[in-house]
Amino acid sequence: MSRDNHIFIIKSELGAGTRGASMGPDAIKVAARNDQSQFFGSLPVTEINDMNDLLDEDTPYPQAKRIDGIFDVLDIAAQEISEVVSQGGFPIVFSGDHSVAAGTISGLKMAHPSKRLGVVWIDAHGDLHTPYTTPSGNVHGMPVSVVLAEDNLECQRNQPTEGSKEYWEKLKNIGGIQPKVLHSDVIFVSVRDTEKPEDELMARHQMKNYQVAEVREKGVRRVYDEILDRLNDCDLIYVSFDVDSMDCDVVSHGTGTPVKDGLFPEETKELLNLLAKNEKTCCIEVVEVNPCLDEKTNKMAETAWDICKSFIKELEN
Ligand SMILES: [Mn+2]
Repeated sequence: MSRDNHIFIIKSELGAGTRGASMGPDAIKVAARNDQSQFFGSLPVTEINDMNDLLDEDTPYPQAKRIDGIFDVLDIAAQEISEVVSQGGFPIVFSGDHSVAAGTISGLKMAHPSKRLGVVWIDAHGDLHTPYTTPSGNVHGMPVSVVLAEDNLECQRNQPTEGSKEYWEKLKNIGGIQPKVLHSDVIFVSVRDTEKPEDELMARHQMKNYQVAEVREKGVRRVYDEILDRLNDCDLIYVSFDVDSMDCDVVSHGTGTPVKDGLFPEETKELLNLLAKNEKTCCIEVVEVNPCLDEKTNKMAETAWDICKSFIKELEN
């Protein structure tokens, strides 16, 4: 099935705790060009203005740092993505940090408000924090909660400022729809670095996480079949690929929060290829490449590009 692919570039790194994820999309472009690919010139491209200059100022929102700028970026991204999807487009999204994914998912839901949206979240992290639970205040640890409209007050350990709370409410309500996704419709893959409030939330809602050992034991194909089975009631599937889902000792440390013992690139590639082939899949996003942190020159971006090249081929079939 041929799709109307559309590239989005969203270089926001306002949600990350280390600097450099805004250079991730460009690092992937460099990898593509060194691979003699003209992919980035072959499709329509929408680039969303980032507000990364906010990083040069103090933030008045300690429990959700720079959430004001993040809201502005995600709100616009959601509108642009919604417009492309409404016209039948398939967004291939290259973003800075993972907070952007909440805007992408919002845009998909805005385009199809009556459809049930499933999420495959391939990541080392659960990204299930909220301003009420976060130890760091970094919003890239919160996008799944944003789209679930989840505060996790059961595990509250912070008292967010009124301003933080106000923007958190706005973030959850982008497009005037909340929640965008049900807890049962989020499937995690490779999540292995979580905090207690996230663990408790996952347990409370019996959210499934395919840990690396389970993926290796069952094989990618069977895990994929199970994921589809679990998302059987969903009309559409969004796929979020955080490169830190992969093993940092195997690939590189070119990502903001590298974690050992992750997926091998070949496993990730196989899973993304299968998901790209599925007709319910409506968007794939790639996040958290950080070339500033890469001890092997541009290895993380090259690995991400190799995986992208492969699933893009499936999308074009
Ligand atoms: Mn993430």
